[in-house]
Parts: sequence; C-alpha cells; structure tokens
Amino acid sequence: DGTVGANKNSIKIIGDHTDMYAQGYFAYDSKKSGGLTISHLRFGKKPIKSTYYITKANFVACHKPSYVNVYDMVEDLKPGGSFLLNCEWNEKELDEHLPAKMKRYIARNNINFYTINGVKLGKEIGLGGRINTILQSAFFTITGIIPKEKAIQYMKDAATKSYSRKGEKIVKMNHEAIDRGANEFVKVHVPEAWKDAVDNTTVKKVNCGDPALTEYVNNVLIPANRHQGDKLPVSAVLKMANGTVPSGSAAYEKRGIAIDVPEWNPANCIQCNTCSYVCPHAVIRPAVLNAEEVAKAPKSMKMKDMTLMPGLKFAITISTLDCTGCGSCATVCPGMRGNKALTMKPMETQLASQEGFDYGQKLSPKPEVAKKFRPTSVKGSQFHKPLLEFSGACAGCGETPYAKLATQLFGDRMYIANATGCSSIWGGSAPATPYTRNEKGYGPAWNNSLFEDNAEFGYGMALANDAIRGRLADYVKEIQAADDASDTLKTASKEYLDTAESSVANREPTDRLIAELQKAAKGSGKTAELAKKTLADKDYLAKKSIWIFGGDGWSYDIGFGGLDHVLASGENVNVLIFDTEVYSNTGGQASKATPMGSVAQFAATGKSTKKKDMPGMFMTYGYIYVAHVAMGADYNQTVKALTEAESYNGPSIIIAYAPCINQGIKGGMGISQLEEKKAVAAGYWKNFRYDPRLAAQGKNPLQLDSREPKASYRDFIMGEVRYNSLTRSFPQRAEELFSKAEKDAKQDYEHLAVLAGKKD
Ligand SMILES: Cc1ncc(C[n+]2csc(CCOP(=O)(O)OP(=O)(O)O)c2C)c(N)n1
Ligand code: SF4
Ligand code: SF4
Ligand code: SF4
Repeated sequence: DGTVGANKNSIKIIGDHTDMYAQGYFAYDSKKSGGLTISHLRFGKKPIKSTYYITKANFVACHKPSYVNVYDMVEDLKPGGSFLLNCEWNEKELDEHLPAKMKRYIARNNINFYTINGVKLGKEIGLGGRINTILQSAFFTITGIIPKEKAIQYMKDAATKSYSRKGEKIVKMNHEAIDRGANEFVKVHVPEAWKDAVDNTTVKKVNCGDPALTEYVNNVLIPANRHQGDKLPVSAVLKMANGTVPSGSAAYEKRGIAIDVPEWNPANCIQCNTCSYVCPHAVIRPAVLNAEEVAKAPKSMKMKDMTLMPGLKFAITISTLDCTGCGSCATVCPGMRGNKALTMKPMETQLASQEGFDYGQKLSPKPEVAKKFRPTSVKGSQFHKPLLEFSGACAGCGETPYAKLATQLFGDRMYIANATGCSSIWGGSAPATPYTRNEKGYGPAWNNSLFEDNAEFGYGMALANDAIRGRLADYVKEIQAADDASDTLKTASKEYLDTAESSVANREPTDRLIAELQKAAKGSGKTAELAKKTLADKDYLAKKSIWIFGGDGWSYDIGFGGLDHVLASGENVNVLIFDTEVYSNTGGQASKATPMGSVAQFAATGKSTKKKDMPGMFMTYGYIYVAHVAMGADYNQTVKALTEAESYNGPSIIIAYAPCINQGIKGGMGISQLEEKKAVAAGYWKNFRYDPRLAAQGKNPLQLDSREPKASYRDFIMGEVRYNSLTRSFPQRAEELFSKAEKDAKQDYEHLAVLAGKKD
C-alpha cells in the first residue's frame, strides 16, 4: 500500500528536522500485490556507520491484521516499546484473533499496544486501501519524536510534494489522512490474563497429492512465506539443485490479501463467464455440477440451472483467499437487465465461498460442456482449468489475463520461454510457482532466461524439440515398416505421424501410440528395441506449443534483434508481448513502445517521438502471423488471435495492450478492461490480425477488427496520470505533443484501413 514510500518520507522528515542521524533500510519480497515489505528505520544521536536490520525496536507497526497469525510481529520489540496494529478489532476481538505467543509477549514485556482502523478511515477519506499516510501519522504522534503539530505540518508538506502531480484532490485526501491518523488510534488495555495465554494453533502440514509438491510446499514454501527462509538448511533445497521446482505451489499460499472480494448473486447471472475470462489471478471460475455433485455440494455453495444444458447446474466459484480484490470481475459483469451479478463485499463476509471453490476444483470433467461451448470461445475457454493461477501480479494487472487465457487454450502442451520483466516475476518468483497442471498432470514447462536473449532461448527450445521429435519420428517410421510390428501398433504409428505437426490433434494419437509401444517393448526383436528407444523420450513425442513471453522493453528494445531473427527464421514459435508501453518491472522507464506525449522515467517532459510500429514491421515479412489485441475492447478477437497464432505452422507474434499501475489509470486498476475498451474506441489502440494463410487463399491477409474510432482521443489520455500530469508540468509542450499524437493515431487508422481493404 505504499508503506515503503511513507517510511522513506518519515525518515526524511526525521533527518531533515531533528539533529539526529537517520537511516532507512528496506526489505522486500517479490510479490507485486500483497507483498511483504519491512521498513527498518533507525535514528539517534550517534553516527550510523553501516546498514542495519533492526532486531531491538522501540516501535513496530503492522499494517495488515492477517500478519499477526503469519509472522512473529512483536519478537523484535524492546520491553516497554510500542506496537501499532492496523485492524478493525475491538478489545474482545483482539483477544479472539491474536495468537497466544503475541499476547504473552505484549503482556510480559509491558508493551504499549495501539490499534487503528486504517481501512475504515481510508475508505471514508476516499483513499480506499491506501492507508500508509494514516499509519505514518499515527507513528509520529505515538512516538513523539517531533512535537505533534510540527510533525503534522512536515508530513503535509511532504504529501503535497509527492502527490501534487496527481492532482489537488489526492493531496487533500492525504492531508485528511494525516489529521485523522494523528487522532484516531486507540490505546489497548492489555489484560493481565494475556501473560499466561495458551497456544491454540500449530502450523499445519499440507498434502498436495503429488509427493514432490507436498515436500516442496511444507519444507520450502511455507517456511519461506513465514519469513523463515534464511533459516532453511541446504538439505531442504538440495533436490532442486538443477534449478527445477514443482509447478502449482502458488495454490498453497492462500494469502488472503483482499479487502473486498466479489459476491455472486445467481439471480442476475447470465452465465457469460466474462468475469472468469478477465480475472488477472484466476480466482473466479465457473463450475458445472451433475445431480450427484449437487447433492454432495457444500451447503453454502450457490448455483443455478445451466443454460442449454438440462440436468446440469452452473456456479460461479470464488477463491476468496487468493483474490486480490481488484474488482475487475465486477466491473465487466454485464448482469441481468442492468443488475450486476457480482458485487464487491468485505472479505470477512465472504469466507464461506472458499469451500465452494475448493469443491468446484474436484468435480468430474464434463465433455458434453466442452462439446456445447467451443473451448476456443470466450465462454467455452473458461470451462478449462487455467494453468496459471494465483500469481503475485498487481491487483488488476493487464498482463496476466492474456497469459492465463493462453494456458487455458494450450497449457497442457506449452513450453514458455520468458523474458525478464513483470511476467517473469508474477510467472515464477521464489518460493511460489503459479504455473500449474491439469487433472492429467500436464501443464506448461516454464523457464526464465536473460532479458536480452529470450527470443533465442525459445528458439532453442523449438529447435531442440524438432531434433528430438525428428529422431523419434524416424523410429516410428521404422516401426511402421517393420515385419514384427502388430497391426494396432502400425495404425497407432500412422495416426501419430499424420498428426505430428498439430499440437491439438497430436495428443490423443500420441497417448495411443505410447500405450502400444509399452506393449511392444515387453517383447523382443527389432520392434521391441525401437519401442524402448522411443519410450525413453516419450515426454517429447506429443507436439508441443512453443511460446515466448515478454514485455515491450524486451521486445521493442533490448531483445528486438533476436526477436526479429527468430521470427524471420520461419520456425513455428509463438510470441506473446505484454505491452504496458513502459518497462514496468523496474518502475516505468520509457521504451520504444511508449507513445508520444507520455510521461515515463527518462521521459519526464513527455516522450517526443512516436511509438515504434512493430506490428507493421513484422507484417512486411508476409509469412509471420501478427495480431494486435486489447482484450477488454473485444474479448472474442483476443481468443481468436491466440488460437490462430498457435495453429499457424510458422512464426507468430501477438502484441497485447496491457494496462499497468505505471500508467496511473484514474479509476484504478479495477477498470483496466474498460480502459482497454476506451483505448480502442478513441483510436489510441487498434485491434487487427494479419494471417499469411489468408493471402495463400487469395484473400487480404489483414483484418482490421477495430471500428473507425468515434470517442475522443484527448478524453482517453486525460484519464491517465502518465498523460494528464504533463498538462500541469509542461502545459504548452503537452498541447503540442498531444495534438501531434492524436493526428498520428488517426493517420495510423486510415493506413490500416487502406491495407485491410476497408478504404481506398
Ligand atoms: C540486460 C538487462 N538489462 C536490464 C535488466 C533489468 N530489468 C529487469 S526487468 C526490466 C524491465 C522489463 O520491462 P518490459 O520488458 O517492458 O516488461 P514488463 O516489466 O513491462 O512486463 C529491466 C530493465 C535486466 N534484467 N537485464
Ligand atoms: S476481484 Fe479481481 S482477483 Fe478477485 S475475483 Fe475479481 S477479478 Fe479476480
Ligand atoms: S460476468 Fe457476471 S453475468 Fe457473466 S458469468 Fe460472471 S457473474 Fe455471471
Ligand atoms: S505489468 Fe504493471 S500491473 Fe502488472 S504486475 Fe507489472 S507493474 Fe503490476
């Protein structure tokens, strides 16, 4: 919630306005939503000679109530020190919620214990979950380092400086947060009985079904997430010495970080699955139940008759403890006759929905549903388990919905080469792995390479696959011609070879071939030998779908040479670019994808040049499939583009518009899908697909999917801080750059319309 920023402000205030030496030292984890940060603030009359973590603190503040049961929050407090806890609990509730160990420490060490309901205050002020300023103000008042009135003034000056770029309203809200934080904390009367509080909780062991995952989760993930990772013995990680970790571990984090989560009202639900389609964290999913499953369902599980599927029930299930509370699902929910089927409600009121979600994960597969609703449609795709779930991306991230959808379409056979960037952080930062497996145990094989060589890395995966599969295909051909091979094995071999180049069609023939090979391997002679040699590499037999993921910094700039080389090679690889128009992971530096007039790091006065026309460049090759997509503007076009790209037996690239916290969307990240829609309506972004197969059929390969823009370009960009801040810092330059950018955007549409044959 910006805790580090507020603490940096605090230590600056202390350094600037007292005669003390001051130091701020910060520890972070790599989660982008609900991540843990620890700010160690140290100050005193003696010079500070090194960087220190503080293990004997006078004051500890905990900004998240859920932390009291996860971390040892008070163990580093000195006797007589102060502990400030942000929570909504009264004294009776504190007694219920705090762990016995914490109660004992507080009572036995004479700790001054305070609470503040920062979330309630934040909501009242209009700051939502951003409670950092409220807690900062409480800190200054409780500790009295600087006289209260002065501290308030210094904090207000700092807030004015930090937030004036974002507008007067934000500054005012922060000033109110400072006033209320200084006055609305409560001193807790610590009961004598806490001195002898008795432990009632133990750390539970998890069983994940798969032994390797179970061992990893219990021995590595859980201790690391409790902040005990530094204490792990080498033996705990020895099995991973080759760098591989079991997939699917993010499902065991259950971080419970949301303030509000969606509540489903079946009466208003039209069963469109759009909520599930856009959820960045794969938290909200449709479930389909037969009569037997309905009978065994948890009582709290809501459901309704499934449309077009008599005898089945439909439910929207929500993994409350994995939700980030972004609100994206509720934003897009069309509901019925204007009444939404999803409403955001406080998490505490929605905990029961977790059991419905967990039950939904155990239901039997329903082939009849996949038959009725095409797996490559918006609705149908959502009946397939996302093989990217519960990542630590920012709440409402615009990148993850694309990657998640790709895993629903091809995840059981995907290899992913991932460039460094946000996608490598939400995609796989220790200790958790959000890429996971389906009920058959199939899921993406994921790896992160260097920032600069990722296209080549994916190309290498494709070439290695080609080489191994080429060798295996030779064995299978030999089996086909062998005198001692059975007819069933010969048929299986033929079916395998006939489908060898289609990752969709090849799976089932591969499974049949493996079964026949296993029978043949039991015998002796030539076929048995060939069968054994083929089975030695059986994981490579099925055709794989090779994907190369990365951001615009990687693809437009630093990895561009390699990307161009790999796409030009003609190899069958699929590239998915998350275009946030900045280097997001490192805080928003300008890339060649940053549009004219946008403010970014290294472009403080607004970028003076146009966004590079990368899709245009790749279309000139003529044999590369190119798509430009914005999911929120056209759900259908995105799933079509992904499917077409994957089915094209040659190189493909999809450039996906991805809203990001670095853009400063005024309505927040909960409206990221609407922002994509607005971007297309205003002609800021264009959706199109270039399919070389159409040219081969004598048709125009370019299809322009966006309609002629009707909405105002200027209104759209003014809804984002990266643009509107320039009107305050450099008004005249803003006017010039924005006018030019608007003109360019119109021309670009005209140009595409001509190429697509829509205009002369
Ligand atoms: C050669 C090299 N330079 C710089 C970095 C630091 N770095 C890591 S992620 C990143 C930004 C990635 O931006 P982008 O490709 O746009 O992806 P996003 O984070 O926006 O998804 C940078 C600069 C690096 N890892 N390697
Ligand atoms: S609030 Fe966000 S994370 Fe939670 S279910 Fe909705 S879209 Fe998913
Ligand atoms: S988006 Fe709304 S109407 Fe559509 S399935 Fe989800 S809850 Fe139902
Ligand atoms: S792309 Fe932006 S919104 Fe998504 S995780 Fe990165 S910083 Fe957050």
